[in-house]
Amino acid sequence: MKRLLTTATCLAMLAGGGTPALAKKYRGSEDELSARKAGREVLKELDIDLDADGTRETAVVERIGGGRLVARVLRFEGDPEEGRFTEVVAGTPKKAKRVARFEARPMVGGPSPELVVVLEDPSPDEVAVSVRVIGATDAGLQELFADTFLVPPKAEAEGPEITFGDASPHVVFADVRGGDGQEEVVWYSGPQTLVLPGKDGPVRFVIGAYRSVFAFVPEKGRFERVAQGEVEDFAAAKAVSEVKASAQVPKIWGTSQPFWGADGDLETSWNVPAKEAKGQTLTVRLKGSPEVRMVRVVPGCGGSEVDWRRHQRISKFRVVLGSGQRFEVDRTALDELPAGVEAMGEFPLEEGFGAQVLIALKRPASTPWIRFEILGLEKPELRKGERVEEACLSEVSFH
Ligand SMILES: [Ca+2]
Ligand SMILES: [Ca+2]
Repeated sequence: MKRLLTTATCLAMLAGGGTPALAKKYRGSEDELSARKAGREVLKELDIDLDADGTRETAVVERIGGGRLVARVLRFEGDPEEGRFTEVVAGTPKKAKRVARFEARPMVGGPSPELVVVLEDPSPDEVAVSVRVIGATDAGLQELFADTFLVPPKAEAEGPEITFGDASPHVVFADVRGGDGQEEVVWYSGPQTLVLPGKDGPVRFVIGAYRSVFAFVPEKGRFERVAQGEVEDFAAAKAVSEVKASAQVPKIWGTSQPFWGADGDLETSWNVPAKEAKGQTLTVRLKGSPEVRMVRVVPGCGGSEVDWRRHQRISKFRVVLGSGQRFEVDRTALDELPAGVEAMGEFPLEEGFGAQVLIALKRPASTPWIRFEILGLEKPELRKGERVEEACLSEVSFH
């Protein structure tokens, strides 16, 4: 298991143009050599030019006393025979049992990559995940990030769960800020879930994940937290390319447009005359042919409580997908799950009034278009003197 470093071979050749016969093997600093008897050992090694000076450094993870692991960057100095490895920088040591990741990654956009180390310390109660990033700054190689995150034991699954993405506690290195190609350290801490009534009880949907984001601040030469507990939406609405309607009121630009029924804005809606609403359709063409797993319908004027009350709401509708799937939803009988629907529920809008219907398909549909058809209306709650004879669809979206 224990592997002696081969770096010295390369470095010796670079430094003196010698042959492998002259190779020196890194066996640890003098301190380490004496400490080895106490159980210190090299677990990982990587030769990489971390400071863009044209010479590769030797990055290692070593086990030191107290069950701790430490990432270090060493430089071979002196001639191949007499020279020795000296420490350039060391990460913060941490009690850990294994090295989960150890790699060079171009994270912050400099001329050289950063060294990324992820250590794990599992225990019966939790797993401690320690992340270290070492890289070049104006002041030389430094530890740019050091933090430890806790993974709680996995909870017992409560019924079926359908996931739109990986919300399990884990670390990711990715550009999630600014789209500038610079990577952040992203810690996913757990799922954002939606529970809908299914045929045999509640079905949990993992529609997002909570995460903390740490971004590199060049002036400070380190990563700093820029977000905590923000949600990454795994079930974002699919992009719409075109919306057509069989009717609308009134047919004047700027008052009610078909695409307002699928523009992601509750304040806008597709309106049709209430008297002839039944059978009218809104056809939404999606960009490409994305996989659709969930349909959300806001079956009224969701812009305000007054608008919701005064307009006719859609009580029954049909959804036809270009993939061939189709189903009807009767909002007065939501517990009757249509064929092809896994789970379905109705909730108030985030603002507290109105309604939104969430419908999860049994199997994802890859579809270029979806048609929404009005089958029935719910009477408005008009007060004296009020007269609005329009039916409204604030939003239909596909996830
Ligand atoms: Ca270097
Ligand atoms: Ca809208």
